[in-house]
Amino acid sequence: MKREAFKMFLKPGCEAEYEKRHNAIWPELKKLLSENGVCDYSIYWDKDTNILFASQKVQGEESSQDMGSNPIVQKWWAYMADIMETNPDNSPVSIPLKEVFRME
Ligand code: RM4
Repeated sequence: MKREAFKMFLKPGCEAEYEKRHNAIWPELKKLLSENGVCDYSIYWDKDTNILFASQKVQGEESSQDMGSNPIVQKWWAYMADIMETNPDNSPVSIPLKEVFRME
């Protein structure tokens, strides 16, 4: 099990909508992530920069950001594209973060 962390970018003024959509995350997406070994997945919002900091544990080889070939993930990314900074394929711009400290 490894830990992954990355940052994404929320469009200004979209924090409430972002949280609302995630509180109602699609069961099929949640199931897909879990079945592919992603767990303990949190996303934090920095109000000063609108940066979203995500951390998750990954059992397999793929983090949530590596699942873009799956139609459910593609549909979710398209759904979220209006409130996030995205790549041309609607995937959220995601920048991996380096772990510099861990306390078990
Ligand atoms: C985020 C982003 C990620 C996805 C989570 C559930 O806004 O779309 O790629 O894994 O939602």
